[in-house]
Amino acid sequence: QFYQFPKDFWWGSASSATQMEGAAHEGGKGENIWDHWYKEEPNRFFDEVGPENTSNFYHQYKEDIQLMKELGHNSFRPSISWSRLIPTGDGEVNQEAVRFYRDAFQTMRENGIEPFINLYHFDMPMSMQEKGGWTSREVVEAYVRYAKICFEQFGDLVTKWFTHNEPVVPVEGQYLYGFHYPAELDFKKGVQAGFHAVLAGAKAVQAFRDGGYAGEIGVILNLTPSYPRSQHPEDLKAAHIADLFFNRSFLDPFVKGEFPEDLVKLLDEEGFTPEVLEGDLELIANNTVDLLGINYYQPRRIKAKENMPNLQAPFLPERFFDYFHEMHGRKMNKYRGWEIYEKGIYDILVNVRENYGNIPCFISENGMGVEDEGRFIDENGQIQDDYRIEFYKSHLKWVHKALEEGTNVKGYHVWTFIDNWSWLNAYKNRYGLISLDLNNNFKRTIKKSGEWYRSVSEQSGFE
Ligand code: BGP
Repeated sequence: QFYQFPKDFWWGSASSATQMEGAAHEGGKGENIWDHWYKEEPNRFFDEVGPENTSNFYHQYKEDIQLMKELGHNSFRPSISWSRLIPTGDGEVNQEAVRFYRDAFQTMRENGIEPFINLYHFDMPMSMQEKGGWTSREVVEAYVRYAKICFEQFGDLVTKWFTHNEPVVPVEGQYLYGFHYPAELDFKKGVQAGFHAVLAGAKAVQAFRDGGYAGEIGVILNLTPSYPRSQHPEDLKAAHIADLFFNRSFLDPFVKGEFPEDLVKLLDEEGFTPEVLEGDLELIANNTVDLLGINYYQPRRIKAKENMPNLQAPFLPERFFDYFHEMHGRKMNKYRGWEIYEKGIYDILVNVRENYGNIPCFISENGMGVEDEGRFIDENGQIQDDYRIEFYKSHLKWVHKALEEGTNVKGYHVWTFIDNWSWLNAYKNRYGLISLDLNNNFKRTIKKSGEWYRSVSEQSGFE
């Protein structure tokens, strides 16, 4: 069977400023939380490879954009680094950064690649984190100013904007589980940070519309369908609560303009209601997004709590449910430790169609991280990543089914274009369509999956 997608389907990939630009201390860039954390604790996660050691887009963007063209991309989603554009977060605009981003976006356009621009991908400027990061109202205002500056400076080159990538992840990383700086485990701060991220997003949407800029503005969310172990009411309830915390906490306000009632009630009962000022909820209600990006990697398997939660431990959503990992023949990405469940992508798309007004959406990240890919290099020096082709095909078949049934899905972006630096393990897991040789002048080599992806975008489909 040939899986045909519309001719104008968006085929491309995604990355982020911190993970691909490099030049972490060049071009007038200010420090962000990753530069800072790496300097403080180079071995915490990063194995002495910091964000100055990425795929070097800052210096090699012209070459990379040619490669995107060669792989048939019609769109690419990088992010703008807030601390590059405004080194102190809320002060002067760095003109070198303006020139760099303008030239990169212009070059993309000239090569038929639509820039999909994300404003925030985990990279809080350090000076803003010192003011409390997302927990601070002042930082919300600084973010909105930053967003407006982006619309003004780049609005003639960009028509697809995104307020955040995966806003739940900084909440988890910074305040719940400790995998982003400042790793301060405090649920109340997490709730406040999450609320502020939603508010900041809505204010950016409002500024975009008030400014009369051309194009659309959306948000990118990582959705993890929450599957109950059984139809037993206790399991269903547990899965519902996990869904509220990890998916609906951001999906509902960004798309429907309101927080789920059950979540508000639960937070209230537990004493975690955030500070909300007069007018905030109306603003959120009136400034929902035009477009939804969906990042999908893995589902959540949920069962009712089996043992009494430890009430002395810091509060976490897991007080209400347990995970279960019995695999029953399910596939595992054994390198990344994530379950591979292709149908999850379809379930998300059906949910968006049925419960979120069939808002225009696209898959904004989907990919497979693999350790030691050097094992798969053939005699011509190319990585034969047939497993990755299989991974993409098996997900795209489900996207195709949702599309045929009427979901308003407009594109597919893989994670990622070139092997890039990762937040938690630098280069251990490789995701790229193109491999990167850090020991040989950042040499780029197209993998077998990159060639396959070119044929997919050329035909807007695959067999
Ligand atoms: C997503 C993020 C990306 C990326 C990806 C892969 O959640 O948006 O920035 O890193 O996950 O995850 P990892 O790099 O941790 O393997």
